[in-house]
Amino acid sequence: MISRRNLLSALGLTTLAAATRAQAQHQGHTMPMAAIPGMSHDLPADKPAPSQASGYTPVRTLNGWTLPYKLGNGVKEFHLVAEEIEHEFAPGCIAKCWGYNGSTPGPTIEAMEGDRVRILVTNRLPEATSVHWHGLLLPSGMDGVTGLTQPGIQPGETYAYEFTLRQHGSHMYHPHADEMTQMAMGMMGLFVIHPREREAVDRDYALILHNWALHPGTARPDPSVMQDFDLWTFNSKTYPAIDTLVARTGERVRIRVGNLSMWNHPIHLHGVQFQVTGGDGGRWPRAQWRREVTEIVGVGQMRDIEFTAVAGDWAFHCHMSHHTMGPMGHGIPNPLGVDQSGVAEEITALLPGYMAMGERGMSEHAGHVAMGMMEGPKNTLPMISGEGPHGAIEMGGMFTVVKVRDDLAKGDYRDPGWYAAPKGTVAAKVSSDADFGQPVRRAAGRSSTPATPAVLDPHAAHRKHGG
Ligand SMILES: [Cu+2]
Repeated sequence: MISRRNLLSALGLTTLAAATRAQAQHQGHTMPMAAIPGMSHDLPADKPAPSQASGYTPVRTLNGWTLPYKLGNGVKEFHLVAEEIEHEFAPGCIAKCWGYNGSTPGPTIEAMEGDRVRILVTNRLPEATSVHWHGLLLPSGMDGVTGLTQPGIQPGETYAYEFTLRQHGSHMYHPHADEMTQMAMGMMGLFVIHPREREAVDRDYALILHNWALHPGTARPDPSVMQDFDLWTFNSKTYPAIDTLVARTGERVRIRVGNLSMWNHPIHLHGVQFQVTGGDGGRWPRAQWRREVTEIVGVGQMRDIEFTAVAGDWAFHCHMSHHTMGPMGHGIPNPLGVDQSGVAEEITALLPGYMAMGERGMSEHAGHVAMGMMEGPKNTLPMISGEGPHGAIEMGGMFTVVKVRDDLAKGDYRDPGWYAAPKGTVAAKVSSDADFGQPVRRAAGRSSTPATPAVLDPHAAHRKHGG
């Protein structure tokens, strides 16, 4: 007689064997095996469950995947491989990075509170490594700090970590050996632990914030950089290559955001007041939830935000404006407002193809790149890009779109295209004349508030009197 448990294990093992690493890597949009709660718990993830029942909505790692596991003797066994990989940040930019099991971030480890887990770590890097389970409550010897709690895992060696998950929440893993290099090269991943009692969440997204010093024209991140980074990423991707977050109107959506970069990031979502509901410390008691529209995710922290989805296309991004951009030259003279016409002619004589820009802002520059009038260094992304239904979006880096639609099927994560806004609900042009209307404006150079709103800009008055 085959018991249900044995059958499930057997099925799982067969599936595991069939799924090569390469396949798993490209399964970002299908439900990974480990995320099928039916394997160890008897609730399909796509059916609403009574509040007391176990089971969970599988986490969706943007552009990423969840690591399958083997179940044996009541232990969920995962296997991480630390290795060099070729990673595409967005089409046009590929670099030699370090990650786990073929990707950066590494695959998400997903389990349930109470689970016993064994995590094998094989080192295929040219130097020693270790894995620290960031935020997990475990025996000191399993904490993964090279030199302090264990010897470094030498190239070619495999270590086993084994512990029981005594908490739930959003967590991460990363090396605790030559951290500066290994994290700068992309070594990190998410470790999500679901509580035993099912949470009322319909869509559960997860991402890690990171920054990279991939200097223009190069193909290997520079670990020595401390502040002036070139790429700002959600799960090691830059806009417009970052997955869209999709939901049906009225669904409860959670986004788990972790930060293993070198900056704090104020993460901002348009269209709703979300609640900050937890993070590394699990899902907080309701009384601790905070209503926000921007939440700073500090270095080494995880923050969960939740909201009820409202129809539309909503920007979701870091609010540091340089973090929603691609590579740019820092430390160059400020060209804003500078008439460069004479200079441009002189430079063009010496440097054919030179194009003065920046006098009117950087949109112009992005336009030149988009039109193919300019070519940047090879393997280097444009500073800003992205096309929307109304023109250039002019973003890059840590930016993507939350797309909420009334007619999505449960569990459908496909990009639904652009939002068809109801008639009369879109900002529209009413004039093409810069002198349109009678706006109240301050006089030039005035630093105090006008005594009464009736004080008009004298220049505006001149213009009106035929000036
Ligand atoms: Cu930021």
